[in-house]
Amino acid sequence: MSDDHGTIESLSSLAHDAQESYPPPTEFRAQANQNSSDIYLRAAADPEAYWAEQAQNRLTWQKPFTEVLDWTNPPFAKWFADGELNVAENCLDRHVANGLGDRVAYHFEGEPGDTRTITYAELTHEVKRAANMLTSLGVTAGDRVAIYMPLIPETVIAMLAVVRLGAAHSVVFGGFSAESLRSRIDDAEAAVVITADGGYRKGRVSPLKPVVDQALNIENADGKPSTVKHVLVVQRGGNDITMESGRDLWWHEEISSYDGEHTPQAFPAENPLFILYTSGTTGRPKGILHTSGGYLTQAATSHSDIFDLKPESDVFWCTADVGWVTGHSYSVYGPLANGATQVMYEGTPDSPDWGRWWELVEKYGVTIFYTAPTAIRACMKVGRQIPEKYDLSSLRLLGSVGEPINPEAWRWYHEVIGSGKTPIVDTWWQTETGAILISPLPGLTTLKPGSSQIAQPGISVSVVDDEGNPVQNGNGGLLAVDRPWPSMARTVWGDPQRYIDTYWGKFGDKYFAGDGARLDEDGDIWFLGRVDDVMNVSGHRLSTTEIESSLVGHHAVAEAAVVGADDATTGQAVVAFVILKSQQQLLTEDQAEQELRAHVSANIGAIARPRNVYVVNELPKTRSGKIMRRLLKDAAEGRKIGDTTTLADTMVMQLISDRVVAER
Ligand code: 6R9
Repeated sequence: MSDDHGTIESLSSLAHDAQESYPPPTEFRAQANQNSSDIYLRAAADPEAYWAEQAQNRLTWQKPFTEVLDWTNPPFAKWFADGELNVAENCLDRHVANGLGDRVAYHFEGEPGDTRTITYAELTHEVKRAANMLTSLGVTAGDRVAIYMPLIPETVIAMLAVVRLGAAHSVVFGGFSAESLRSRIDDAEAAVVITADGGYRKGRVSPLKPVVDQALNIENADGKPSTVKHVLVVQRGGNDITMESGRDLWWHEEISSYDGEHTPQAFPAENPLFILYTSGTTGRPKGILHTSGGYLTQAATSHSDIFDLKPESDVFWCTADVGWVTGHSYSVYGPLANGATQVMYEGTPDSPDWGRWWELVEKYGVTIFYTAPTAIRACMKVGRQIPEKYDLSSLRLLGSVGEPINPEAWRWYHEVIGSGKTPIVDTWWQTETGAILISPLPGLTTLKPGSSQIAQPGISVSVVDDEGNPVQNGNGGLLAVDRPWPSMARTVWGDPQRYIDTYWGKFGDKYFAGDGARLDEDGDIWFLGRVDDVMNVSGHRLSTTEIESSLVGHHAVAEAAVVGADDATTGQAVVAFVILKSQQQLLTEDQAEQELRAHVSANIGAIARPRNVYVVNELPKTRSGKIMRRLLKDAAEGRKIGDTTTLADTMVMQLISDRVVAER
């Protein structure tokens, strides 16, 4: 299976092999939200009119917009700029006002088995109280609030309370380290951090508040204290924590003095909604900024069309943590704007055993299920006998996101989870795109396992060569987005030049996504993986440079090179090659490996922990001193080493690959 990933060669053969196709089942098509291909033509004829219609029909505007797209200062787009809305009102109050207050917004299931059912009326009430609480702590429009939480209802309540006030949240995944958290707090200059004492993960409590304390105590290079005035702490794990008086407050104590009256104020469509940090090609994570009206329009549209949502009868479950963009757009904003009923599950799929997800599908009658290929492969590995113990017949549609889904995993997902009948939408998008841009529409598209296939209505993409010229069908190249779209990133927080350079520098007038892609003979799109130094581990983006900097930051390490190597379960795995400082040669290689894996984990977060750390004497470098990671990737993947002629010392690679083979 590992051959199915990453390289242009392996993927093109995969595209040729894909003879099989799955037309939409007749019954599905008949009831689908989108079942006429006219939608593509209509949207392509006038994309701005199409998006304006979506914005008007799907959202409630306190002040209607008259302008659709302002592209006078590319690449800084403005959508619906003179319109005003409140995002939280769109996700909550208006559903209650429409008589849907009793509809379940979330069926919450904690990892230890505790449950809560939260209706739209209850969620609205709690968000209003939380908004009042935040106001009393001084949070106002334009501020930033960091959220470092497990996946529990208060996380969503906190997000919506922040945006209800016109402030922006920055959710930091609860698996990130104190240092990563601090650098994100500093970059966004967050005034408040919302956290929990701890959350449940794999059968035990994983502490969060102690990490916040550590983060806020870090002595910065510039010696400045953090911008944080208050830390609000939700009680969840029951673990021992310390509270700093004046700064730290228990959520449940504070909120008890606030009632549920709160009028949602209107904010301009371009008001910042959230910042979400993502790995780039350099060490420093980028704060991707999304704004309100355009983002919500496209999150809602894509959620309704691609997942064929019937809000009155469907139970939607996106398994992503809200620390990632998928959790933002498809566990919070899209579904809530559409009035959907969802499942929210705090823990991991294997707690207490690998039946947990399927038990929840059965228990809540989940109809639409959205997850990542890495999870599907992990389930494949434990075997079909586990999901087969459960009644999964409520499922009518499946989705995939995060990395290319290899056809083998697609077929297993379709057969074992979808009982051979549910369509699968393979959705391509990024933190920067805000919403899904490329995916089948389940009532219209004849599916090809392994391909994301086609741009959404109102979106125009192309596969281009290095100069930006579109390639013909049957060829590979780079994925570009041709025209601005409503949920596109507006900038990199605090660094507009980086936004220009990273995404618009390459082609000028087109958005450069950083993904390789191939058009098959029918013009369907097959993704080939990243073309930059970004790895994709279990669907999460990690930067090789960031991990290298972390390794070199360890006192024993002189030099480090990191590559993403194919991995049968996680898609890619982090593999590090390090040269130890000479006085450190006393460490055994095993000790060094263990210590460095733990170091990266503590430094960045457990998701960045290398699968392997190889201690080597030299790294392969060109004569100009550039490390040739391509060759290290060959070694890490057990392939024949590629062209070494540009290396300063051609023997180096032989020694390294012997070293890797010895350990296999
Ligand atoms: C939503 C999300 C974005 C990168 C993206 C690409 C990869 C995501 C994919 C996919 C192939 C799919 N990616 N979905 N590759 N097929 N269906 O994952 O956002 O964390 O920013 O990652 O993930 O390489 O560029 P993000």
